[in-house]
Amino acid sequence: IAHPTPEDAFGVAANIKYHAQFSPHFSPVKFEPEQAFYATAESVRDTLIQRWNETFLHFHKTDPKQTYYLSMEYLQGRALTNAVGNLGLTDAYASALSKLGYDMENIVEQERDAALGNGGLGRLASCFLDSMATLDLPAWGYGLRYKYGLFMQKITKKGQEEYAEDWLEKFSPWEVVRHDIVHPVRFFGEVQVQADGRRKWVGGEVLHALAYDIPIPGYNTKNTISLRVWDAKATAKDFDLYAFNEGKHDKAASLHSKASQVCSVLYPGDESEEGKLLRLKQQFFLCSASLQDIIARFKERRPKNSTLDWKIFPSKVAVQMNDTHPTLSIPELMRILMDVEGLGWNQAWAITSSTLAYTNHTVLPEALEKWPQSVIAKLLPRHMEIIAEIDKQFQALLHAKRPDLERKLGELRVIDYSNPQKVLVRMAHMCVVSSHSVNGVAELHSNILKEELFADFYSLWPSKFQNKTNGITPRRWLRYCSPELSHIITKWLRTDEWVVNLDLLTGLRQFADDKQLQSEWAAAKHANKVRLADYICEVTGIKIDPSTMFDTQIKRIHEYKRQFLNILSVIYRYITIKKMSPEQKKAVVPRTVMIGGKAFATYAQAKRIVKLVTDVGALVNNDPDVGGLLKVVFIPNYNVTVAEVAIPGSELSQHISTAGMEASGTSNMKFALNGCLIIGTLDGANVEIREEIGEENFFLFGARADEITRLRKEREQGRFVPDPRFQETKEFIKSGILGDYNYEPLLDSLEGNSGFGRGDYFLVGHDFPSYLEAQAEVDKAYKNKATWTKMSILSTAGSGKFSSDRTIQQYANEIWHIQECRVP
Ligand code: DL6
Repeated sequence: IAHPTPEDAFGVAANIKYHAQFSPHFSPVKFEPEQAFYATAESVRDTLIQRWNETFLHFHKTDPKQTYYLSMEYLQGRALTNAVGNLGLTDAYASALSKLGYDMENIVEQERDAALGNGGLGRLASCFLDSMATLDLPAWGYGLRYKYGLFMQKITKKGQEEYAEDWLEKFSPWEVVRHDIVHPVRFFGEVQVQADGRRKWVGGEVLHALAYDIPIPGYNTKNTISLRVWDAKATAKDFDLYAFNEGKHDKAASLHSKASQVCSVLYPGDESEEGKLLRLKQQFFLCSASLQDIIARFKERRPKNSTLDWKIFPSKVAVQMNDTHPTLSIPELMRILMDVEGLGWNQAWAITSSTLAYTNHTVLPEALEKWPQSVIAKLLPRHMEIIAEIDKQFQALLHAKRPDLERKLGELRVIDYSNPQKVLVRMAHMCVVSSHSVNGVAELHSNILKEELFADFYSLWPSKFQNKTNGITPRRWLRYCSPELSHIITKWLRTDEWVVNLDLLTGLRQFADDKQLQSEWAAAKHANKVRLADYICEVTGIKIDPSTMFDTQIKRIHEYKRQFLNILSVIYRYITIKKMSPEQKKAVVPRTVMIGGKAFATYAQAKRIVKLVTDVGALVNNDPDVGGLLKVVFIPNYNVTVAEVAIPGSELSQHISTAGMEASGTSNMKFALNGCLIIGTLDGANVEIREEIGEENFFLFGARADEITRLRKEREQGRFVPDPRFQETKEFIKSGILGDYNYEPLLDSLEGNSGFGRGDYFLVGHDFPSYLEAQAEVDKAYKNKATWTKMSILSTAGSGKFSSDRTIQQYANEIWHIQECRVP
């Protein structure tokens, strides 16, 4: 096959036509944008497959140590722009498509988002894959092939409604099914003791994990790595033909139906016992299939006819557990090594603990997974035995090495026996005890792990604990989502090397006062604002004015992220404008406030916040008194594709979580990189962003993490004196002016019992006045266009540290100990 060169638009056009004809998925006469997209993607895939095969062969021959990234979530978004960009074929494809009568932008829009994740954690995993490929690292991602990814959000009069998002409705042109890669995964059953004393897990139900590979092309390199996602299958042997012929159709295919449930939905509700079992099944399915695959590769690469030397396993394999969701990798690797490969506990433990590493992404108690022992014992009886042994050995270790900690044993153990009716397995503790490395995702967060959440473990194993501040890929999050700004950066830096060496952006600092750069910069930002305004009009029908300040908060809706604080301040702004004379109004900086994000389907309080934003929008946007000084828009169905328009088009972004609660945040990095100023608290990676871009370019407010406990106590004891502006704003909502929706439970969370403890747990009331003051600073700065543009340039210039290339290089050097392995 001849592969297209950048000059070869004719070749590309021919290749697209070839696929339209010979990879037919539609009726032959049709060649509309949708068909053109699939043919284009398949044409790109030809090039990817060639590079992919070369990469695989090169890794196979050189046999380096490899990293395997295990994650229950990947938020990949669309792939076409990224793929042609990383291949250096953007121009070739754009001109080939135009020869065929199409516009690249229109074709790109035909693609469905692959949304196999919820938010930051999943998108981080996808950025990491891009960096691993770009840095030529021998690495793989492993995940699940959910049929329905993150739900589609519709905003109606009732608020948020959720619908299944069928990203595979037609098919994904990027995935390649590997019919030869299938691993059995058992559930339930029992443990038998063999004649030699070894334990064996038998019976139960056995499903099959079938591999689908998605290519991940590096930028400016041939290296193309894999995201391998597993689908669950039952076989023809599992189909009971006799039962079927007797008319018992459901019974005949019961295992097939169970198989189809495993990968049907990302994050199935786990309130019920059935829901818990399914979620645990998903987690185990990922762990077991991936480990079997990793071990098969390890064996395949050992010299033929030599005995397997398991001792070298950790020098060939590094497994990173993305949060606690893949924790079952620990007992599963132990089981395989002991029960299948015949190793003793000590050797299996040494191998397991030097292979596995754990990243923590949250300190929120409700997000730290704890599974009922009874559920694990039912689904995975052998694994529960192994977990009990890990717990026992940990107790013995404390007894021998740290008797001072024994009094805290109940809190530290892997198994929590405090409630005999509900014995729980603490997944995070199992990860800390069993991994050779534990890391947080921003300096502040890693310090909280060391000083609070895992303080005793830290005192036991100080060298285990590390920090790896998150990062984002500069390819998707600047080069491709904002080509206008990228061209200006390349022009002024006289190189496009910044795309792979983001620290070079500091070179912009010397030009921050340059009038020419400022005018080009402002023009590019304006073009991005126009694009965003068009998008908003298309999806909501609301017309927003690109000459107003575009102020955006997009992220999952959560009380700790405090979209509520944002909308309360918007209400206060509205109240203030309403009281102004025409003369006073002239001094107001016109703002468009955009809020977007999905609320978890069962999170009632978050859904109320969504409803509040839309109700405030309906009131404000239609009030002639406001006259364009304020608009409020809820951006529906926030996803990666929406972010690619909203981030470049924003001028102010809000990262306003209660300090100490946001582990890192990554959209803060994306906004800063795109020259968008931040209003924020000293939380997560905000702290480091502010250090890098300069405190004078960051609008800071709110309590610090180390004040939070004291402030909460003060609230509980009734010692909090609310700001009158806060009271007035709450009264406004209570007045009923927003309609007949019941906002009482939301308002209650500011006063009484929020469900998290007594009184405004997220300290909205405490931070409200300092937030208003910071907002006033924002308005002041925006009035001076030159100052604002300079701050915007300095924001981009200071964002070099937040490249996921830096993060991944640190993981590679300091946790995985792997080297680059570039395809020649
Ligand atoms: O590390 C990625 C991302 C952080 O940027 C966010 O601050 C954090 O909230 C998120 N954590 C989770 C935790 N989920 N669970 N379990 O999504 O991780």
